[in-house]
Amino acid sequence: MPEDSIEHIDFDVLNEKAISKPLVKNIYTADPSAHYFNGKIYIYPSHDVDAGEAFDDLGSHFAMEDYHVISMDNVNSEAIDNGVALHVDDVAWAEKQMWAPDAAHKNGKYYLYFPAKGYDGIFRIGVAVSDSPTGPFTPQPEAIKDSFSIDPAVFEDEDGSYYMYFGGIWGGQLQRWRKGVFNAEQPESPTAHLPNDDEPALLPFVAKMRDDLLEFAEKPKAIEILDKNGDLLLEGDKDRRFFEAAWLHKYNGKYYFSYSTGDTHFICYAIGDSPYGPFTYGGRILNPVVGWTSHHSVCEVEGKWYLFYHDSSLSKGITHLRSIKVAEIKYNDDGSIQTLNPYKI
Ligand code: FUB
Repeated sequence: MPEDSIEHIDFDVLNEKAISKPLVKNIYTADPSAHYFNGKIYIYPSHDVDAGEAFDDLGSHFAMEDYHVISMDNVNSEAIDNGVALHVDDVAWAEKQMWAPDAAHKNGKYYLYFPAKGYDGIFRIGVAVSDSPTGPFTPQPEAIKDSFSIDPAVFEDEDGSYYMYFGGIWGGQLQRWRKGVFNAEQPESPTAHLPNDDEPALLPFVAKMRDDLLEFAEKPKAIEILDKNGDLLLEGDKDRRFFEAAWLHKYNGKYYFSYSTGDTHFICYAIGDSPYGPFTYGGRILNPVVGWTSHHSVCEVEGKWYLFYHDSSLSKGITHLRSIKVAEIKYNDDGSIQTLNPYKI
């Protein structure tokens, strides 16, 4: 939701109308990646803080330093903050901006994937390992080779393969990698190096993970998001094109790739037959929330499907102080997802 409309919001009224409440109120949390591990819900969010950085379109005000894992016995139970799971000071390669993370579980080990800016100012994706889903996590000494940009989401397929989806434009730097190497020109511009509006939009990336889940097993590949005619979505199609916040889930044998449209504030999805895509645009999962960013995950818990998302209602609209929430989603018989309005009209 644009900043200039926030000053007109009566937050008491808005919070009455919200379809769900913040899951935790002792800290600000965002970008919830939820998983159902061993009969419990574990949410891997960003931990929002006000570090005093000025707002800009590169997201410098998102100056997060650590991660806390939130756990729940079920969707209606109390959400528990399990304390610091990983701090940027313990990650040798990372300087700042611990943005949206995700996690995976394999053979009794838990893997926390996170983007952060290195000392060279470039976002890469790292991994840290723990014997517990709530950490503490021990980081690898270097970022994942060939990783770049932000917002990792790791999907475990039914055959035991794991895939990482990632990427984000503007402050997430995806547009700086169009030629395969980082383009450092015009460092203050979030939109330099983007395609023109009549050209195909930038695409997110996917890479299969190695068996040890610590590195990619292959070079990342771009994943195509198509319209119903089979054409790539265009950069000017701001209500549908990929911006950031990738997620992948499987429903009824189909792969659902979902993402945020960033500056138009929707969470959308596209459907495919392979974890590599192509994915055909399907519609919106979530209409705009209070706050600039929208980010989500989709998780099945005991036969029902839930959208974990965030808004800035608890902070009364402060963009970088967000709160994670959960709401049930429903599928239509044709596989489409019913769009959620985050506030009752
Ligand atoms: O939380 C920082 C950034 O904001 C995330 O990485 C983006 O997806 C957006 O939610």
